[in-house]
Amino acid sequence: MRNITVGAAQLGPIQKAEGRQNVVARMITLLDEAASKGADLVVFPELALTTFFPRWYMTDSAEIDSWFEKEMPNAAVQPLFDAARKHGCAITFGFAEKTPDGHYFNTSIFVDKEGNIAGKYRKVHLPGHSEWDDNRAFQHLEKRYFEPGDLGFPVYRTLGGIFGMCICNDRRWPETFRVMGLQNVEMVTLGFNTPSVNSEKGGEGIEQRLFHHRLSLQAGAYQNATWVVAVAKAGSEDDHHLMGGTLIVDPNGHIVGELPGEDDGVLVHTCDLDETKFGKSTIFDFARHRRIEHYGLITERTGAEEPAE
Ligand code: CDT
Repeated sequence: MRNITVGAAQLGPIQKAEGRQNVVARMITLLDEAASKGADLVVFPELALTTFFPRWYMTDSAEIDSWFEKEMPNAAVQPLFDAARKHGCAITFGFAEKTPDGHYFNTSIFVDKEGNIAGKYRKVHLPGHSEWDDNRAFQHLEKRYFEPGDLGFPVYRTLGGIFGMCICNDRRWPETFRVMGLQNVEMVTLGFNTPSVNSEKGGEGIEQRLFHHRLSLQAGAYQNATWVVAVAKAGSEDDHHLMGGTLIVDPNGHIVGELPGEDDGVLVHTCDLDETKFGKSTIFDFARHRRIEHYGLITERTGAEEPAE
């Protein structure tokens, strides 16, 4: 057995006016609770330090920059790093990153038990649009504020296993999980901010959204024989509602725990990384069964095309 006790630390809503220091204090409260229950790793959501600001249309570069972290850790976040190291607990969380050379990413980092940044991921699949869109009930401007991630889907050895990250919309794409599966990933962690209704007017509602969320995560876990830990920012941010659905999926695709509600809270579960071995050595033994000579279109073609007449 290679047991990892994971705390999936859901954040309730963060209002636009709430400062990072306050949010970090909330995160430390969740970290303390998870650590008191034996957590080795605590997973926080996408853009954990602020409200989901891509819903707001902005043109002023100073205003836009105010939502981004220029260094990590910084003074506001250092208390979280200190608390995690004191507990001997690894953490992962998402934030908006502005690089020293002026690039903007939707990023997650993995901080190991010693407080070192052991992994970094920049969101590849950016949903939404880049300009104001009258046809939407609300705006989702990730394509305006972020560049597509430039790091691929790396995995990293830590906590005695192989870990990888993705962020929110990435979970809907099988390629995300497969690229990490091909690196023998044993646990994928991710955070999400998912509006409970679609921004396109007349779009789907919360039940359908939760269904697609679970479906994507369960399929990704099963088809790649990996644990998946998915953590929400939930509830109503300045009258914009985000669904909950913080959950943990085992390598057979079963949901082993789901946090009810839309407030701050922690779901703690012990995951045996050796449970990934059966799937990886049988039905999803990629080396024996994949037929890459038939998969060329996956990387040659982006959008779907009609077959030739
Ligand atoms: N944050 C994020 O990626 N949210 C998307 C919403 C898509 S609707 C434009 C998601 O896939 O959950």
